[in-house]
Amino acid sequence: MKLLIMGPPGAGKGTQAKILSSKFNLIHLSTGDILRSEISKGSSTGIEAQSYMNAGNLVPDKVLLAMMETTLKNLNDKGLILDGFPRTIPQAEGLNTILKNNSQELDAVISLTADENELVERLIKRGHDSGRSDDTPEIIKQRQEVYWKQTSPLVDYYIDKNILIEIDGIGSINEIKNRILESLNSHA
Ligand code: B4P
Repeated sequence: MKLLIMGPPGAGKGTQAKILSSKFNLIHLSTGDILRSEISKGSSTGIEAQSYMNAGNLVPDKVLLAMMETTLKNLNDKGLILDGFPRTIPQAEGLNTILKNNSQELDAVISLTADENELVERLIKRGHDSGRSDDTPEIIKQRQEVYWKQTSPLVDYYIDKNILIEIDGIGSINEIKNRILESLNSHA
């Protein structure tokens, strides 16, 4: 099974992706986590990504596509949950090509929806707990704007492909997990 989880910053992508990966034995690929690990290693990808991430902007498509092409090639036949990639239409087209070349495709795209004010509160709380440098009010606002401008067009893109599942991301983590599992069941 190959799943993608998307949603505005703080919608619970990472949280739900972890739960789904252990439930279905999927490899969890979070591009945010991969990029943060490249930054802490000081790799050339990390150095290039850091200024974009600190400003709340997307890292350029060519960097993400090169990074994900290598990663996905090595995981060809494995079950996956993609968390935070693709985030633009060119990334989605690139992902399509990578998967098609390996005779694979996405089975479903889970789009988490949530009220922006609740999301800002969640992320500010995470910033306090984890010290993530992009979880400050100004940067969160920028990340939300970037989401609406560059990432939200993917909703229609995947509706057209008939694989989009929209899930209300407000509620307890357990409630949202159950909504996702029910929708995946009826989608299958
Ligand atoms: P990400 O790491 O993906 O950051 P995010 O959008 O905030 O998602 P995250 O998974 O962390 O949040 P979640 O909703 O799980 O990306 C960071 C940056 O990397 C981007 O801004 C960009 O610069 C770069 N990047 C990554 N991928 C890229 C790409 N493809 N192209 C270009 N650039 C890219 O969790 C948020 C908080 O809410 C958590 O603390 C969680 O505990 C809490 N929470 C979750 N569910 C909850 C619930 N139901 N109730 C209450 N709290 C909840």
